[in-house]
Amino acid sequence: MKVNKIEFNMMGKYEKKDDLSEFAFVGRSNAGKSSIINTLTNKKINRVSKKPGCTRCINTIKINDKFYIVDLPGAGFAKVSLKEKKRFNKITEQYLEESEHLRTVFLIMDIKVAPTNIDIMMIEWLKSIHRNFVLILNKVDNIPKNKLQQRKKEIFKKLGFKYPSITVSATKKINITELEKFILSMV
Ligand SMILES: Nc1nc2c(ncn2[C@@H]2O[C@H](COP(=O)(O)OP(=O)(O)O)[C@@H](O)[C@H]2O)c(=O)[nH]1
Ligand SMILES: [Mg+2]
Repeated sequence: MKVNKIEFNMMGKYEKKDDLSEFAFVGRSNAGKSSIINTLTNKKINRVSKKPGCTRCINTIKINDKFYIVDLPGAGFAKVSLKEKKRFNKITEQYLEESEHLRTVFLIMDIKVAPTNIDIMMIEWLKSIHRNFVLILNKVDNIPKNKLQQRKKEIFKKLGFKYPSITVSATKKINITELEKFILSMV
C-alpha cells in the first residue's frame, strides 16, 4: 500500500473524531496481526506504537488522511477465566459494539492451526453483535501448495460455514495486495 502520510494515536477508550472509515484487526496473539499491519503499510509500526503500559489500548493508524487501521488488543484473551472466555477484553468489545465507522473486522488466524477455540469464540461474538468480518488466513507459506485447498476445507468444515476469507502470508508478502484492494474498495 502506498502510504504517504501516517498518523498514530492511542486510546484507552473509544472516542471518534472524524467520519473516516475504519478497518479493525483482531486475532489471537501470535497469529500475525502486527506483521500483517506492518506489511500492509510497509512500516514497522509496532516499534513506533508500542508504549509500555498501553497493551490494553486501541491503536489507530490513520493512513493518507483517508481511513483508519484499528489495531485492537486481544492478548490475554486466552488467559482469562472460562466464564470470561466468551468476551474480548473490555475496550475491544466497546469499540466493536459502538463504532459507527467500522466497515469490516479482519480476524487474523494462523492457517496451520485454525480454527482455535479462541478463533471460534471471536467469530461467534462478532456474529452476535452483527459485525461484518473477514477471516485472514495468515502464514500460508507454512502450508504446501498441494495441501492448501484441503486445509481450507477443514477450516470451514470446523466452522460450519464458508465465511469470507483472504489467504495471506505477511512475512512472504503473499496476497497482501488482495487485502489492500479489499480495504480500498470500501474506504
Ligand atoms: N511463517 C510465517 N510466520 C509469520 C507470518 N506472519 C507472522 N509470522 C510470525 O509469527 C510470529 C507472530 O507474529 P506477530 O505479527 O508478532 O503476531 P501478533 O501477536 O498477532 O501481532 C512472529 O514470529 C512472526 O514472524 C507469516 O505470514 N508466515
Ligand atoms: Mg502483535
